[in-house]
Amino acid sequence: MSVLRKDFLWGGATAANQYEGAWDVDGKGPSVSDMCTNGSHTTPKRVTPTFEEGTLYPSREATDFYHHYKEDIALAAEMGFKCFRMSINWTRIFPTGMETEPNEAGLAFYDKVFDELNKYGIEPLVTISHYELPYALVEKYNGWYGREVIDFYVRYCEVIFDRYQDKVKYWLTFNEINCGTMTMGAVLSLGTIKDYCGPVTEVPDEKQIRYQGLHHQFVASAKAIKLAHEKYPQFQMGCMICFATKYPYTCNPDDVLKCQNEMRQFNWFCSDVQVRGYYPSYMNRFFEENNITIAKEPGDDELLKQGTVYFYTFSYYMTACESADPNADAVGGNLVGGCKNPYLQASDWGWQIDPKGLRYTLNEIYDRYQIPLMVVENGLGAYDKLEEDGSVHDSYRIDYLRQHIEQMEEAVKDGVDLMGYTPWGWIDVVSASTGEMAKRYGLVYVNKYDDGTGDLGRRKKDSFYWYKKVIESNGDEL
Ligand code: BGP
Repeated sequence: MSVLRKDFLWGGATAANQYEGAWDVDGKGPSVSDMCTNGSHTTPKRVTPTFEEGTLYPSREATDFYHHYKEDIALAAEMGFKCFRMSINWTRIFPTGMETEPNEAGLAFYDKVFDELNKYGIEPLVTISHYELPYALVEKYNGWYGREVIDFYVRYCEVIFDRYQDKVKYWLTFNEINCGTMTMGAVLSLGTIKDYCGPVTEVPDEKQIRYQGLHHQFVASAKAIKLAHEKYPQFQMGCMICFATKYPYTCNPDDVLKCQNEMRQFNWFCSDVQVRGYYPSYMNRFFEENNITIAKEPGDDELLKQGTVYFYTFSYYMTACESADPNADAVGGNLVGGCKNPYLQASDWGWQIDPKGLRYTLNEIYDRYQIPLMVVENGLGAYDKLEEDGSVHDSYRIDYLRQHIEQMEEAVKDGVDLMGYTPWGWIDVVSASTGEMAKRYGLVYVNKYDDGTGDLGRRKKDSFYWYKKVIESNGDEL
């Protein structure tokens, strides 16, 4: 007997900037992601304010959901998806972010997508902003650093809420909002890179600017949630956190304290604001020690209280350790690394694989907030081999997913209220951190390669057939 809810939201996750392509079609404007070049595990991708002839910008075509949505949704339906996580590309609706009237062709595209999902009884889960800030807002306001961007975001929400009120119930205000606590977040999520040109790994660490930008995102998120609450009571509004669990490397109290601090700064801070409705007191010391002053307007604190989320979602890929010893062995990870855990293996990109860490993490989050949780990203980025007969034997991916689902079920037995599971990049998409195609997560393979070639054909991997059974049995047959 399945331990999961009967209405468990099984599905898969994507984001427009990595999946949709058609970057300048039907009136769409450029987003920050459209200005990023490709890269690799060893060579960072770059952001360029102007188009460089002969350079590849992988988001621009991506894996072309725009022209394949019917085929892709049919594949999702064949696996039995109950839920389809996607994002709306802000610049398809407001090409510069600043228009007063939305772009009808952009709105019409998502009508078609939602209708197609509805045809199969699949519930959309929509991320309102997933690394798709209009580039024009970077040029004019230094991205989210400009308080003006709050109003542009709210206008965008008003339009999509009104238009899709009968088609979409589950919304996430920002993807991995805590990305803004990291230097890399200046590119991906805050767009505080006015005039910057260069590798995403060398963006200056401007904490004052980033934390001010984050404050604006908190206010924008709260305003959107308040609006939903007042006008669309049927909506379920959630936050989305990149959760990179840390363990103390040893029981040395210095390691333990360092770990606690990292957990707060990266994993807890943003959701403490979005779930509880106020800044946690531990941030005061951090702000003081880093000379950060958050400019708030009257009413901001009130808004944060009024605009708290109804459910908590997160991405989970890896864990790392924290050590007070500066010579400890470093390891990479999703946005943040840490030091190596001798008990864990890592993926080809150095992300440490830790299924039991997911059980631990779900319990920690649920203990803290006591609201429904959903794992909206998880998966293994790996090199896949497409066989001549069109098959892909990805037993390593099946193992990864199976072990994580097992631990998710353990967490449910522990008492966690879990709504659903949408593994990342259920169909191959461009990698967010490196801009590669070679780093694949999909259960469906897409013929698209790092040099930009490929006919975009879709092929079912072994994991496709496996996941179909998992869904059919509500997680019993793993
Ligand atoms: C998360 C993002 C996704 C996705 C995923 C995998 O941070 O929300 O957009 O890309 O990570 O990361 P990557 O593509 O870098 O392997």
